[in-house]
Parts: sequence; C-alpha cells; structure tokens
Amino acid sequence: MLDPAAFLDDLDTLRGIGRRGTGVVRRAFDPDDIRARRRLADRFAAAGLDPVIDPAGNVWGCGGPILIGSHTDTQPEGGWLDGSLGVIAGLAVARARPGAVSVVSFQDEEGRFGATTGSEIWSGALSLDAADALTDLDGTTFGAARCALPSTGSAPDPARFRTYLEPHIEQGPVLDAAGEAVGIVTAIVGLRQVTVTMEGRQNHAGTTPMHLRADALRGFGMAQDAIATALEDVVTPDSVWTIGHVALHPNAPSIVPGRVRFTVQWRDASAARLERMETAIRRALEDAARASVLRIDISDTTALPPAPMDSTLQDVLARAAEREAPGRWRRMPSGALHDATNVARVLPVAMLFAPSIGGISHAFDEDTDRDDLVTMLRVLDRAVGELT
Ligand code: HGY
Ligand code: MN
Ligand code: MN
Repeated sequence: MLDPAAFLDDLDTLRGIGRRGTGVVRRAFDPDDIRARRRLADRFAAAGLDPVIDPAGNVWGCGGPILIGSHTDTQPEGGWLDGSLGVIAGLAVARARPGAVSVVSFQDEEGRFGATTGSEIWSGALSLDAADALTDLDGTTFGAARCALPSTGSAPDPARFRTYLEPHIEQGPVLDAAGEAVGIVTAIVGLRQVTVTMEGRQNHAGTTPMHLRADALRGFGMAQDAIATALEDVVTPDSVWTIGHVALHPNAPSIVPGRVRFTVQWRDASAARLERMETAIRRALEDAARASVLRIDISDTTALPPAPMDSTLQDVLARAAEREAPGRWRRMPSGALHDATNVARVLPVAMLFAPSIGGISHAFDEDTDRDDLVTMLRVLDRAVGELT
C-alpha cells in the first residue's frame, strides 16, 4: 500500500541533511552529500532492496525491473525537491510494490564536476577514467573527491532493468501558472557548455592610463554583448544561454583585473541549432578578445544531446495522470537537464513533473504544494502498476 505520509516524512528527513533555511546544500561528495547517500543506502535496505554504492558514487536499491530515480546532490544553493523528489518517490513505490521496482540516486547530476556525471558513466557515455580527470571550479578532481565515498559493489547491469522513470519538479512556471498538477515530459532539451579564460595585464589602478590597459573584465563585458548580438539571428524564443559563473582575478578595488574565467552554457531542443549557437558563440568570444587585446582560451565543449522520451511510456503516464488528476495535466518539454537524458541511451525512459510554485528552482525557496507531491506519487504508482 502506498504510504504518502511516510513519503513526505522521508522527503523532510532528507531535507534535514545539508539544510540551509528552506533549501539544501549537498554538492556531490561533500560531507552532507555522503551522509545523505549512506542514509539512503540504509533506507533502501530497510525497504527490502539490495543497496549498492557504485564506484561513481551512484546509490542503488536493487529490486525489480522498473528503475525509478533521479539524484540527491544539489546546486551550490539548492532546493529541497530538485532530484530528491524522484529518488524518494521511487522508494515509496518500491515499498508499496515489492519486487517491482529498483531505485537509484545518480551522483553529480548538478555538475560540480561534469554534467549529470554519474548517469553518464552508468550509461557508458563517459568512462570512469575520463570522469576522474574532471575538475570542479576549485580544481578538485572527481577522482580525488570520490575517494571519500568508498564503493560497496559494482553498478547493476542496465540489462536487468526494463524501464526508467524519473519523477521531478518542473522547475519552471508552466504547470503552476495553469493550475495543473502533472506534466508528462515529451523531450529533454540539449545542453552545451564551455569554460572561457581571458587574460590581460594585471596592473595598478591609479597609475595605468586608460589607453594602456588590457583589462580582463572589460573584455568580459564585450564578450557578453558580442554573444547576445551574435545569437540574435540564430535562436528562437525557446533557446536559452547563460553566463552563470564568473571568477575575476585578483578581484580587488585597486588592481586592473588581469584574468577572468567564466562559463557559457546554452540549451535548445534542436541539435542543429545547438551547433549553430556554438559557432556563433565561439566567434563572438574570439572577436571580443581581439577587440579588447586579451588572450583567450576556450575549453572543449561539454555536450548533452536533446533526448526524446519513450512514447509508449508517455501514454502509460498520461493514462495514470488522467485517472489521478483528470483534466489537470499536460504533455510538455523539459528545459532542465535530467539523468533521463543519459539513461535514454540504455533503456526506454519517461519523466513526470510536479508543479514548482512560482516556477522557482536552483534557489533555496524552491517549493511545491504537498498535495501536488502526493498526486505525482499516486500517478507514478498507478503507472508502475500498469507496467508490472
Ligand atoms: O542544470 C540542470 O538543468 C539540472 O538541474 N542539472
Ligand atoms: Mn534535478
Ligand atoms: Mn537541478
């Protein structure tokens, strides 16, 4: 029997690990992430699942052929539901349907080191050796970080599963604005990202004449404008691009900045448009560096392709949604990235969304009405019933 109270209780308990006010901080392999993963393994065991922490830090509760999950690591300022909802919903359905379900919390979905690193490794798209060389923004490698969470076994073979279902919050405004309870995902957009370093000449802020400066921050400003202009003819209203991380060196009031490092990330549903955006962005960055007399280094591109969801599974979820929330659900694309993108390489996958209040996520005040969380759980359980 499905136990919504136990499900909400488990979500609240997980929220308590790394809690910051209403939100949570559990970066992949930080002490709170590790504490949460170990506790999860215990909860899996208590539910009759066979717990495994694999070498990449993914936590598995092995049971039946329907795999349900998401991630329990967070952004540097994360919400309490992003990722956790899918894992804890999977656990609740596993308890309700013994022998039907396995559960997983993939590691580093939020990209401390890569982008959806744990599921990328499990799906075979990234080797553990290559992952070990990935670094976070402070220079720590994935290989060094994962030593803090010793593996208890190898990851299960994808062949033991039939299906992957990932429940998640929408993280955008559509369902909340429409007063709807459930989203059935049609496809996940693709993402690309580069890290850029622009270098000029660090110098004295009082004595260096303006015309002799090679100011890295000025070059950054020009690059930002150049990217926006270059993309005007390439994008649609649904395309997005973000400069989300900037580090200025040495970042002091009386020093002309000598170096700036920043990320440029762009997302779109079309693989061809992602490619055209990349050409435009790289050219704009080179042009801005030349115009501001700075040296520039642009990293290799991190790339995840757009991923369509399995249409048969979408129909199963849609039937379940119509029973649990008649007339209050829709099919919709996902603008956020998910582990389902990688798992789609090895299994048929589908996703369902619960509304995000005000469309807020990747922020401490991310939230969802508890009735909507329970509705999503019931839709998931009904769908698993049909698939069993
Ligand atoms: O960035 C994303 O879309 C995901 O939440 N990691
Ligand atoms: Mn997520
Ligand atoms: Mn996220």
